[in-house]
Amino acid sequence: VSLLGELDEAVRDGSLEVVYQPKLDLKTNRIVSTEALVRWRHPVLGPLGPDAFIPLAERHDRILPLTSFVLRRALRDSADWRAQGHSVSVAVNISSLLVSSAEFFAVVTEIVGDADFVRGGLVFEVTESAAFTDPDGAVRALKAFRSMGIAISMDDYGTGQSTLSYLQQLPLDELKIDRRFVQHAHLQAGDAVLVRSTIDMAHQLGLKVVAEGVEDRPCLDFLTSIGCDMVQGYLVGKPAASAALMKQLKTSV
Ligand code: G
Ligand code: G
Ligand code: NA
Ligand code: MN
Repeated sequence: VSLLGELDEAVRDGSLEVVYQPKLDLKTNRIVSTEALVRWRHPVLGPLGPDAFIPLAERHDRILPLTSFVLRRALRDSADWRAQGHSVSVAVNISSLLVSSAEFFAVVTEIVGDADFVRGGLVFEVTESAAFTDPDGAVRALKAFRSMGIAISMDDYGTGQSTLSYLQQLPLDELKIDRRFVQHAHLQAGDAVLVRSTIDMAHQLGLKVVAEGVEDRPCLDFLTSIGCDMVQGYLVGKPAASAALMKQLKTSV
């Protein structure tokens, strides 16, 4: 059996896992959102991260069923958190191949009708390459998603191309600064300049800013001091199963 065949089976029988990494709001010191990250516990190869199978799924036209699975699971898990009194949104990574696809749009339309969906409770994390492949289609699709009550986040900011023009064109709510700029921002003047000016620019465009890859307290303190809105990283929490995240939500009052 090929890895692709096994992946098909894993998507069908739901044996892929979805783990969640918290985003902490620096003003309220509360977890306000989480990012859904897919994992595959392969029977022979062991635990596989997305890098080991997302590109495969993208190449062989399996990214739509995989993303549909992650979306449904993420909405169900976040409905559980809500039922326990935690109003925390969930972010799902959307491949650039899907953003302006009609099939994906149909899936999203269906999901938005589900009982587990609430406006403001779902975020799509997209990358600049979505706009790169089909700029007009991406703008149209993202506008439609927003009108359904889905927030749009620009992921891995700073690592792509032509970032400034896309920031103006795309309908966005949030910008995530890539961890390579964040991790040493409190130690390196060069990174500090980039992070600080990105936050200022994003705020002037009306966007919230998430700094990714925050691993220590001095980094978090620096980001707080320059007006960053949210942080994500090992300091706040590693990606964890829904039940473990729920525990963290209960204790992090
Ligand atoms: O946490 P981690 O190393 O596993 O994530 C690696 C990358 O995989 C991240 O860039 C993340 O955006 C991506 N990723 C995780 N889950 C999904 C998913 O469900 N769909 C897509 N397209 N990418 C994902
Ligand atoms: O979507 P994105 O490409 O940003 O995926 C996030 C990736 O970063 C995942 O692989 C996740 O496991 C990883 N990650 C999350 N927090 C941290 C962190 O604090 N430090 C490091 N080194 N990696 C992190
Ligand atoms: Na992401
Ligand atoms: Mn990212």
